[in-house]
Amino acid sequence: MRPVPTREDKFSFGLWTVGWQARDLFGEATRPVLAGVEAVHKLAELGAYGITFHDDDLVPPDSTATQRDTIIKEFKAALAETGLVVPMMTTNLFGDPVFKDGGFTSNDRGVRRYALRKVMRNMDLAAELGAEIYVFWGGREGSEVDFAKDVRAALDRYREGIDLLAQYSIDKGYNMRFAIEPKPNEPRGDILLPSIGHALAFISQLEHHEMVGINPEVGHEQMASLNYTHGIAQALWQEKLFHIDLNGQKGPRYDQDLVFGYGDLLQAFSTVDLLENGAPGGGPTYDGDRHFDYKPLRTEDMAGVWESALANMELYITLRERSNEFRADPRVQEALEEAGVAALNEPTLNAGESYEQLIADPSTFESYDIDAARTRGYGFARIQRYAIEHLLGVNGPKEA
Ligand code: DIG
Ligand code: MN
Ligand code: MN
Repeated sequence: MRPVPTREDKFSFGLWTVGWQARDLFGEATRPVLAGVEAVHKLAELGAYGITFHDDDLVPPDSTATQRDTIIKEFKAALAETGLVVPMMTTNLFGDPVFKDGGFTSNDRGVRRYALRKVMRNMDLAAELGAEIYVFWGGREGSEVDFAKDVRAALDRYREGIDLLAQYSIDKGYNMRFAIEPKPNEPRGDILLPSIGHALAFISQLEHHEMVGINPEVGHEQMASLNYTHGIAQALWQEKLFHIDLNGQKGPRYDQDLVFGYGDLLQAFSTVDLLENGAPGGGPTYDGDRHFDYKPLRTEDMAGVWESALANMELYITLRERSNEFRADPRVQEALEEAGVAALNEPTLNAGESYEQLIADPSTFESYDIDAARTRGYGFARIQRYAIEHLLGVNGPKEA
């Protein structure tokens, strides 16, 4: 039976995704403008839970104050009518030519000050709409010429900007947490904070680091040949997975922003398995909105756009169901046990054991049976075989 998305699944979409007119580096738009109000009604109809957006997605930058007020009023009415929520908002600090050398880290100080004002203005709207996550994707924070960007100074300015905005949020009493979104390159030749690791390290240097986490995107890690599931597992381990951008990517190439799972499907399966069921040996799950940041194929008309929106949600539900079946399969539980997956949770040292006691224990080194350890099998191939069986919904041989 085809999966039917409901509010309880907590699926959300960026307005810039279903609203992408498909203008790209090599060609003009193939689709009409999609008004925010229409996107709200359509996504609600499909079973989505929320909609997210950049300031400029909803209100065209050259709008008058009156036009802006009208657009926001109509958008809020559509949200009220449908019950759709706004779990996250963000700022476009990458489209306008003013940001051609970045926003927070532009060499031009006036641009940096303008960027901060643009963010604060949209944070006010985010608070008004109840968004609890504010994303910072520094798409233009970077360089093409190493000698033209003092990265030390750029990180100082990035930190200065985030610290100021965090203080602004705290002082205004906004119930908002920040999520930094890493990406290795595109549109800049090299983007600052290129991976989950860089972003987590940067966050540790912030004044209000407790309110700053990450919004990792599948394709951005995979563009850098990194394992997305490992990355979000570390973010969960550090309690910093504040939001998530789900999509698909076929390995290291330009940012494809495909439908979720339409790339490395096996890794999409392990991602959903982690998000929904925690690490195999136990651990936290993700409780935020399941947010899709993807681009409907340029070949599609609006009917195709809604098909692709549905595709994201249907595949996520299917993978969640397959993960639940996988975890419940007694053969899988036995194979995980054999492979010592849960045993990894056992501390390496005995309770209260000191390194002196470790040194005094000959079984750890002097009389350690290293040959047995060298030759043993871990049984991971069996686990992978079962995972594929569940992923593809094929019934494995009726072996014990
Ligand atoms: C691109 O992956 C970025 C922008 O679309 C946006 O700023 C952010 C929000 O999820 N993702
Ligand atoms: Mn994204
Ligand atoms: Mn992307």
